[in-house]
Amino acid sequence: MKETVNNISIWNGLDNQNLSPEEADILVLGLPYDGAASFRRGAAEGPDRIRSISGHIEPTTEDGRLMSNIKVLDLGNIDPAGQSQADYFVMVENKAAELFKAGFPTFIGGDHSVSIPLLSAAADRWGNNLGVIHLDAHLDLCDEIGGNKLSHGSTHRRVLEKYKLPLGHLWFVGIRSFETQELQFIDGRSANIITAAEMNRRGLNYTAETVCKGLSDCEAIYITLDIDFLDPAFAPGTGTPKPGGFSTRDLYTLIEKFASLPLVGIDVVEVSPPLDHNDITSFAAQRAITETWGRLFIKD
Ligand SMILES: [Mn+2]
Repeated sequence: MKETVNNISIWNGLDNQNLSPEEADILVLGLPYDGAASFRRGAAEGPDRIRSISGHIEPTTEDGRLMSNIKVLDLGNIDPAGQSQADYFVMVENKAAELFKAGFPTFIGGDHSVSIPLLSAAADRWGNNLGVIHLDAHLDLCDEIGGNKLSHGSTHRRVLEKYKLPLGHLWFVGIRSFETQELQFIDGRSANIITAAEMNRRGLNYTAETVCKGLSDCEAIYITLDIDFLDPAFAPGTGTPKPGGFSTRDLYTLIEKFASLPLVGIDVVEVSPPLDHNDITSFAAQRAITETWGRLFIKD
């Protein structure tokens, strides 16, 4: 029998460095890149901060399911130091493509631009069968911000352009901020946008059911969670906070509902520890990650 050396300092013993990527259920990869943030940085410190608190949290779901049997392999970070953003994204896309083949990847950003190579790898693999749930205060459909076409506000614009994904396969959930160039882009197109105000009016059940129904033709669903989906009261540590958002309770309820979908991967981005208070935001992100794992891999 293979000796197991679990790393108890992260993911509270779930991480097993003896596993091959193919043997693992879940593959964690940190992307400490925040060079494309338009306002305040610090998201590069997100992956390590979230890991550092994860050692203190029992591997159980919020409804009391033990997660000890989940096989997690944390692959550390891909370091962007000394590389252009474009070169870094090529490395990230190649690695993401490997991980989508091996198991359920869990990517930790980084600013939201890192989802460009992640979604590119997913779109390359699943093509028109891919659906995306974008939980965010912003659409991230800008052509550019400050001249950068790989901005954290351009994520979906680039992926839509490059892969010709149908816009209808993207669901924008929790939106409460629109740039002029985004309004111009969606004008005349039918984008699936559920604003924060509509969610508040119609409720979480309506939101989840609408998204699940809308994605019922997609065989592979990817969730990209920008932590600014949450209200700044629940996630103060992020570069572009937007009031009028959601509670952590709302988020975990949505995760529970989305876990019934054929999920193929998730990213959690825009956690900025230097802007945080008492790690509120990192704790919120850590819980979102482990709750997703529990919902997907520990069935009743
Ligand atoms: Mn975003």
